[in-house]
Amino acid sequence: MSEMVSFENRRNFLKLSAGLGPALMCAAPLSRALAAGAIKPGADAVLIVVDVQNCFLPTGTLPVKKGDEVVPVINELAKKFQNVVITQDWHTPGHSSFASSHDGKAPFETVELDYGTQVLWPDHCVQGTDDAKLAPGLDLPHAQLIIRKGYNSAVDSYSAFQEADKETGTGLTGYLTERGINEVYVCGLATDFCVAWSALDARAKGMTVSVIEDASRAIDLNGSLDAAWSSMTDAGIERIQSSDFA
Ligand code: VGL
Ligand code: ZN
Repeated sequence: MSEMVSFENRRNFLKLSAGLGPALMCAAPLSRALAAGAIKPGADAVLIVVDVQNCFLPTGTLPVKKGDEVVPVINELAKKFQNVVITQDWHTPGHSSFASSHDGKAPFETVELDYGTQVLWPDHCVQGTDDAKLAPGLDLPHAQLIIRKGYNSAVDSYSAFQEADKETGTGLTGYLTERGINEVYVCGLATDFCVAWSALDARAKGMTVSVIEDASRAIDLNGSLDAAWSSMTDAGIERIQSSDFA
């Protein structure tokens, strides 16, 4: 709650200071926030579209409530970006994040794995299945990279940047760095898992990061959505809307 209040105060401060003219527009995060309603992503910005796949739609194996609603929002948003990267959750059959791989365990319970506590999920997004395909209607012809993750049987990977062991990279940091991209906008499914973990890792790599709230939907398991927003706000990640773009 206190994070929310201070974030609100900061936004109000930014709105107030917007009237004070360009003298204040020196620090990069400040000028970005001042541009509310007029964000124009340039060559150093990327839209990362996280896991908008059949498995996470209301008819999928790990349904995210109203997950289908992000599709038209993302299609419009993506037209404003030169650079678009898509991620795909891409598990082996019998993956260690599946409850069915652990005797006596049910989906949404947890288990201790080598790298820490793992939430157990229904079988989902198995490599090569229709369930793992990108959502029908997702229209991102100019996307330049599809990064698949969660393909190591013993390790989950919510994040587009690194696996849950906090050690194994996916290669995305190298890709973005090599292309001179350091401004990251994250959206998709689910806000409180793969979107949040991707945003936090991008921030930890020193990138400027925003999460587009109305282009994302959450699972919200035991307060996970509030917890995710608190962590993201604390880390300096901006919570924005698709209407913040020009
Ligand atoms: C996700 C749970 C398990 C996600 C992926 O895309 O947020 N959540 N695998
Ligand atoms: Zn998964």
